[in-house]
Amino acid sequence: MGFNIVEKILKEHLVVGEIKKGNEIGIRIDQTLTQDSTGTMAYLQFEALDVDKVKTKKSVAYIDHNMLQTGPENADDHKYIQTVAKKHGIYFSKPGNGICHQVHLERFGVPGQTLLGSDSHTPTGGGIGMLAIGAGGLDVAVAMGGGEYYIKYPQIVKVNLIGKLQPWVTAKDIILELLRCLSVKGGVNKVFEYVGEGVKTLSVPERATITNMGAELGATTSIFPSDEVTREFLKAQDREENFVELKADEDAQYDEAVEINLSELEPLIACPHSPDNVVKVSELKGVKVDQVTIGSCTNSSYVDMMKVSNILDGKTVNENVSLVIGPGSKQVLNMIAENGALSKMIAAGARIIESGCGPCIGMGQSPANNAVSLRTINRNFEGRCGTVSAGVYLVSPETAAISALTGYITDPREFIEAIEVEMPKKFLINDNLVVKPAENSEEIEVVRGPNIKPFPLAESLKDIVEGKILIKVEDNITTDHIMPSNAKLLPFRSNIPHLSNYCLAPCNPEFSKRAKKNNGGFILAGENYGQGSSREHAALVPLYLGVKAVFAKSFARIHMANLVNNGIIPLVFEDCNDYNDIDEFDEIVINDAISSVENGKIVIENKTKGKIYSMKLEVSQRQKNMIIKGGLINSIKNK
Ligand code: MIC
Ligand code: SF4
Repeated sequence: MGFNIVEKILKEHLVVGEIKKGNEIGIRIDQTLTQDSTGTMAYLQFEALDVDKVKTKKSVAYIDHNMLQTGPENADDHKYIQTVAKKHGIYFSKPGNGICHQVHLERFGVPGQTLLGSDSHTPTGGGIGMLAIGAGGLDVAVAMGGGEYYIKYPQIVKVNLIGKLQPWVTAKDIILELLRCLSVKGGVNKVFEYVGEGVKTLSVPERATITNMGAELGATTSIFPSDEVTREFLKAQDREENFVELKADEDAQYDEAVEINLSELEPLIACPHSPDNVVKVSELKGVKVDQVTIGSCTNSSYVDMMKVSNILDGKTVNENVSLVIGPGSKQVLNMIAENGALSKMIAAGARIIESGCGPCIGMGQSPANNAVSLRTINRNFEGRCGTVSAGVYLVSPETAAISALTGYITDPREFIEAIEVEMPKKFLINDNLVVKPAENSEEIEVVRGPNIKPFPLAESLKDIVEGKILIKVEDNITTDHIMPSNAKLLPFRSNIPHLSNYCLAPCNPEFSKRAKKNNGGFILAGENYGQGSSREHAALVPLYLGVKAVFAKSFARIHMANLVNNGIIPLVFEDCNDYNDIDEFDEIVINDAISSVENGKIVIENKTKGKIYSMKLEVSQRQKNMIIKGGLINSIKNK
């Protein structure tokens, strides 16, 4: 029996465990990436591991999220990351060089290798044939130190692309279609492998748009083959030597299969406030638009920007629309500056911002109250743009640019004939914003700003765990709810005490006070708790507030791992109806916690209601031990 691409890479990187569905396996990590908003914490944790030099083939630290610099905090963190990187063998991508995923694809990604990143959109690397996975900062720190990364051996889904995209229909519409069909929970513990005749019609950046937003399916990752299109891309990036061919064997098997006929797709749009709330653009025709932002790690490649520039050429942005454009990397910005495309955008009235995450994570450009904001980003969770009352819609750059001109949501097919932009035969190569690690690390002093506060460490598990239900929340709570990020809070990513005042505030502003008053307690949640961002702060902050366990109908993958890594017990209801029975402030007790964690079956007692509920602990033996010892750092230290 032949193998698919995912199996081939996993087999080659297997270090611990046995290849069997549902088993936990440990894999070797070839490359890591961090960005600044999760990076400060990841490097503090890396330092706590006492490893001199990273053990990976390549590790890169990017600065792309916290770039507003409204006070000294961001710049202080940048200095910390730059110096800690230089000392420990990590490449440093300076602010201005671009968004981590875009730059990594251009300059560092290698087909067939594994990449672990402290950002949920790390699967962007799947566009170039990497097995690229998003994780919490601590897991990335351990991988930098040479430790294996653990995943549940995934279900592998074959996505068969047939046909060819019609004019004005884009890669973004392919992934929106998958989200429409499968939902934000549809990919949990799955890897999506793209096959079929449609694959060769998509460029590497288009493939990366798709694998990037595979994160919104909750998938472990997504991957494309590495073929002649990949070779051409690497050649144009002057790194053809990194090319290796990767394809599934003829008789490869998959656990599930989905088929998308590209020829039948239409321009799609995800409505507020979830990326799977997808309809056809034509159904929303005529909705008035206030803001359009084009950029982010999903859609900010050279070709995306060239298409937008061609659409805007000689025209003027509608008087009621604010159009914001952020090219994804210095390479892209420099190329469109040289060829005049940038000038056309400026002439049309676009507001050009520096290459970084910017509006995608609410770092500036928050829209007006009740505004309609059309964005090419990947997430439209409520309030993420910085304006709670605004409605964010997710679209392709083409739909975005055309709607910016008309002032209404517009199906791009109504526009003039389609615009073709060729992939460049040669990209502009200039890595002068990438700082190399030091040869002699003893000479490097790590600079720490006053905003860096120690991070909390869990304690080993007690035999009786008790407390109140501090909050009851519904399904699909995101890590943006648990630990909000915006221009005011993002500068404090290395200051857990400060962040703790805002934990779960979008659900209930009283949560933090309640937790502090009651000396911690429990969180009660619905399905898919912790979807979205990989931010470990969504576990570190509850840990700081004394949260001991989360009771949920189900968890998102990265957040569940982050909870365990920080000694918080993620428990799933045997019978989801029990959720309805429990209320805020109910007194809960877990007796015999240690032995219950060991055997994975836990009974919780609701003293207020006089009832008991059966819970499951759906984690590996390694993770059970970790919970008992008080998290990953404690269990490594114990070793
Ligand atoms: C995001 O898109 O939500 C972020 C900001 O990139 C996060 C990381 C973070 O919270 O810092 C992610 O996707 O993991
Ligand atoms: Fe940055 Fe947005 Fe991409 Fe996250 S999703 S890495 S905030 S551009």
